[in-house]
Amino acid sequence: MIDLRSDTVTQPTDQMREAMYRAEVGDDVYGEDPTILKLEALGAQMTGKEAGLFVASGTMGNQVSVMTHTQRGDEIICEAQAHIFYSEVAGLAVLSGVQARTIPSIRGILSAETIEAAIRAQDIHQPKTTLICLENSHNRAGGTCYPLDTLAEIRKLADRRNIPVHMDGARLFNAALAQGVTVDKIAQYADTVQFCLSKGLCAPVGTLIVGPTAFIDKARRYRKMLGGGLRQAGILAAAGIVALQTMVDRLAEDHDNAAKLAAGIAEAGFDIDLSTVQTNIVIFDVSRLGMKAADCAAKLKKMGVLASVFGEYRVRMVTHYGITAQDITTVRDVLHRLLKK
Ligand code: TLP
Repeated sequence: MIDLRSDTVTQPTDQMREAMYRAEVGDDVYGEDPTILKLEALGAQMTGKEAGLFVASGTMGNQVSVMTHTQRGDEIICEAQAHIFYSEVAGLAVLSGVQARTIPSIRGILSAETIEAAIRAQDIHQPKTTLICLENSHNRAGGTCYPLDTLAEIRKLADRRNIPVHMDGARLFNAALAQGVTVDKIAQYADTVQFCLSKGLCAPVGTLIVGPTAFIDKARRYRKMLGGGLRQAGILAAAGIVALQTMVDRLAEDHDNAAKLAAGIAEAGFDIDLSTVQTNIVIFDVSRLGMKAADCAAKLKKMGVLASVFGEYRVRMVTHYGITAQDITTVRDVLHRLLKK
């Protein structure tokens, strides 16, 4: 099977397994796990932030961040298909007691103007807007990235209106590669960022939240509340360190494969907006071919290719460490054959 469902299916590398085996560990709830401390410091340093916090998953990273930034009854702004709103089991409502003001967008990217228009007035009837959430790269929009000048404008707005910015950077390193910058150049525009070690970077588990020390101290309490105070978690952090040290540059291969895959999809006759294919995610529409996404995915599965259903007519394929250039050629052939049937 060629598994293009997600970059979450990546297997840890041999070097990660070796580092996990040898990891020096302690009780992280006491702040005594040296490997966790090393990973948190490394993540903070790479993103240009004061401190970092290791959490179990991207979802936990986002939800703990929102809990830390907001009060019950607040409103937060995010894009209409943002993972934090769309795919986190209503955690915003349940865990933070906030409501989301969602803004539809073109290709997942919000502008400072549309965000400003959604900020609530000071009015006894209205909730307070206390957080702006940006997803970079944007998953459901096809892995699209925020241009740096858009981020700079949003930052200016956030400062002017005194509202913090949280970035869901589950695939921050993919965004940075696509923009030709290091991650700190993106992270500088957000107060807090969460980025996943367990997607394209191949660690088996883990996400880092990075931001100001006072924020991270408060977030640590919410992580504990959610049952995320892990003990000898250095076993996991060891793989995360290897991920940050050895797996960042190779993401270029995934982006190349995604571009080749997208070209093949367009060539085969599927509807695809090639301008969205900026990183390792490829989303295409099968409606023109009289198919539903679920049928398409089922047929592909029979032909040895796994893809995700991302809407009634939308199929998603994600390239990653387990996918070779040869696999992409095979998938292109499979798509051609599928349409000839
Ligand atoms: N995304 C998963 C699924 O949940 C859709 C995937 O396969 O892409 N933010 C973004 C932008 C994400 O794409 C994801 C995971 C998360 C947060 C949550 O990360 P995890 O799965 O570690 O909780």
